[in-house]
Amino acid sequence: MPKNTGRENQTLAKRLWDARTTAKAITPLGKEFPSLDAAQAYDILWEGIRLREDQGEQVVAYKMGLTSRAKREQMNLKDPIYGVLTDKMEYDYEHPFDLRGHIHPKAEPEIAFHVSRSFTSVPTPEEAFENCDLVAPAIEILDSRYEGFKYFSLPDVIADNGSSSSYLIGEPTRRDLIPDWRSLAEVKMDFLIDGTPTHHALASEISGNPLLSVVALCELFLSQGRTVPANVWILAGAATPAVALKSGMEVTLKTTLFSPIGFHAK
Ligand code: 0L1
Ligand code: MG
Repeated sequence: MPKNTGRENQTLAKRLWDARTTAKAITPLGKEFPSLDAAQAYDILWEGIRLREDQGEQVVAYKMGLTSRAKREQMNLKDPIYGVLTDKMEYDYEHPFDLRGHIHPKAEPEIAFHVSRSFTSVPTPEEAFENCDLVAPAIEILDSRYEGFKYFSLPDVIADNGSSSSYLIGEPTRRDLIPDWRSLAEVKMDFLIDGTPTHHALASEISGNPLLSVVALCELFLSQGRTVPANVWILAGAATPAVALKSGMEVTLKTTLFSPIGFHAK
């Protein structure tokens, strides 16, 4: 396949779109196209976002993925990546989460930052903290569009928008009530399944400090000639391995900084 032509990238984005909307897993793109690299994969990701925008969806958040050692080991992948999240992907956790229409959904505990001023250069951690006005607990629901999803390559995951499916953002805390960005690393995160603590981690598992995921997103964006705009959420990445969802499961994230959040899967 000729590399990086817009037409091919649109075709591959549509293949991932169809896999998602029909809940039918596909062969990882990299198996068919071994030359697929991260640059082309990000182009495919953005083609997929254009398809969503054509349907009226709006980009309202970004995610950093593979930011913890636990996640990288779980997936056998080595570098952090970003994904793009729309308003339609935000899940209203007042209602049960319907597993129908998903392929192999998993949930993972995260922390999210709300950006109040755009980032036009790579910020220091202090500047990143200043540019965010809210910090919140979050849960990401992943649903890779690939068969045998443990064995895909990094470009495959990037093209598939970091396996993103849905996300929940809990009640935020004002950033100016958090005295020092460094203290975010000490937040304790408990991920409970059916009320049983299943994974526990300090938020330092997320990029050393979840705020550093914001800096990493800015670096990735600026290296691609993009800027992170104001009025978006950034999900910083998971603190623990993801948990496979089953019908009837009660998923809760408890932390030492925020009110608990969670959902019931049906
Ligand atoms: O959010 C993430 O850490 C991306 C993980 C991609 C792999 C997966 O599907 O679990
Ligand atoms: Mg995640």
